[in-house]
Amino acid sequence: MRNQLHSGFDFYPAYLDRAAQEALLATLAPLIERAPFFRPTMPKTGKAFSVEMTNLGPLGWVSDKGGGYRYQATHPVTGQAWPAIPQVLLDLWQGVANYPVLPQACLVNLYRDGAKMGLHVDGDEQDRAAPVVSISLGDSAIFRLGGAERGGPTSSLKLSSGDVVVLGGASRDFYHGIDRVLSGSSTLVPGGGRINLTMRVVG
Ligand code: MD3
Ligand code: FE
Repeated sequence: MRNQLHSGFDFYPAYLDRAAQEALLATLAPLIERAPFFRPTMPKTGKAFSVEMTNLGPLGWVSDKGGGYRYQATHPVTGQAWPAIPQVLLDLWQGVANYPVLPQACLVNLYRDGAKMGLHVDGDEQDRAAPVVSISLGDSAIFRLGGAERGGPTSSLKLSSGDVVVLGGASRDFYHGIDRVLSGSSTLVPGGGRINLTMRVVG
């Protein structure tokens, strides 16, 4: 079932069933062992994110005090190339993205207790026509979506394990964030919490 909530914003609740969620997590586990979660820091202030991150694919999104927001080919701690994006994720992209180019980056966000993500626009990708595809795993989260201007009206949507969102069209440039994660709402992720995957064409 596809739910078009805004122009270009497609919500697929329960796109992945429990078995598919478990299989995806099992596919991700050895990749995350090779490219462990790190905690990005804010440009200039160096303040730590509450979300931990890692990446898959030829490029990965990173941020630190000195270098700011950017995509790079290597893990900021290990110095190694990111693991490849698994075929099951590329197949999912091809099933929902409606875009003729494959993603170069899959950002993996880990929300443990109390982690959240403030309202922001994803602006570090040159290809603004390509959608972002998001997959939620584990605890449910309260997602907030605004418009193209900071300070405009927003709405919120609960994202649960297995949900897929395609952010294309105008919504690609909309403000969005994660207000909070509902701790203990899922048993999927070992140790608890939420994992969000976002696949991106960098440009
Ligand atoms: C709306 N992640 O990594 S995914 C991010 O759940 C990010 O971890 C959130 O925002 C998370 O940048 C939200 C859904 C999402 C992703 C990209 C978008 C919504 C978006 C880009 C434009 C508009
Ligand atoms: Fe974002």
